[in-house]
Amino acid sequence: MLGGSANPAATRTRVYASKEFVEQQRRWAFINAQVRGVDSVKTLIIIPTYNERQNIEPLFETIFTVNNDVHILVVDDNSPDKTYELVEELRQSRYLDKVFLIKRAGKLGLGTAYVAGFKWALSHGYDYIMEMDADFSHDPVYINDFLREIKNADLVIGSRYVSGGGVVNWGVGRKLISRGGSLYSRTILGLPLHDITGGYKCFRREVLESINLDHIKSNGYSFQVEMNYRTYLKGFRIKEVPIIFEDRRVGQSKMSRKIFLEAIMMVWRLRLSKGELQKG
Ligand SMILES: Nc1nc2c(ncn2[C@@H]2O[C@H](COP(=O)(O)OP(=O)(O)O)[C@@H](O)[C@H]2O)c(=O)[nH]1
Ligand SMILES: [Mg+2]
Repeated sequence: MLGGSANPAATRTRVYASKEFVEQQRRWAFINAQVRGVDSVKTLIIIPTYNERQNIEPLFETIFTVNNDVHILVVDDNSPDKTYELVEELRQSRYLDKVFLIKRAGKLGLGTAYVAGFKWALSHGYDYIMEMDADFSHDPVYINDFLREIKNADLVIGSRYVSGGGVVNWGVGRKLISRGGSLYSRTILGLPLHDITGGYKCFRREVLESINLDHIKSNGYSFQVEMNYRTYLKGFRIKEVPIIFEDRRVGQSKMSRKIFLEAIMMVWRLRLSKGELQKG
């Protein structure tokens, strides 16, 4: 039945969808997009999780209290505590268009979790792409500082080692590893940054588009170093904003000796591949 009366909505559409009407709609959409300008900028916060069930609900609540416009993508590695189940439950009950989930088969590491998240962000049209840990070490209160600074930078790094930044509740050993790690990579790579290993940051999509994400070498802690180095070598503007980093209150750290050793070796590998990294 052609344009049948059985479906009044279809009939209505057919009647009003004249050529002039469609043209006018197009013009309005165009003007709207122009007027919205920067407000239509889309921000995604990527949160990798492994056994973060206790943190995830209060974390979502805090993030959306600080900024209700951002979206969140959780990349969960099949957490034994079923973090992904709670994420999906919250998504369906409260955050349908704001929270998204990628669930991977097993613990594949932080670096590949972020790469999966970056690819998803690029293919879904996000302009600003943030990284954040799930354990409240990265206080959501800073989100708006990142979003303010990214307007005049290509990568904004939350820094514990600039004036106004700091670390709370970490033992001497962990502090030494972190601070030493930054100094070590800064010296070997010639990076003019104070906090090179931190994972609270915000990228402009152009940075991620310019890096061949399939060529990232690191998966553990050196992932952050590698991303900073690649961004720097490509001549992008990097800015550090102070953050106070507090050790997790619940759940367990996934830092291990193996991850630490990988980072030490990786800095040299990165330095030796400088030419290659500049290109891709
Ligand atoms: N998807 C995924 N997330 C991970 C993995 N390892 C750690 N994470 C998450 O990455 C963030 C940082 O890890 P965390 O254990 O807090 O490291 P620490 O703060 O350096 O001790 C947290 O949100 C973890 O749940 C992993 O292999 N896969
Ligand atoms: Mg942590």
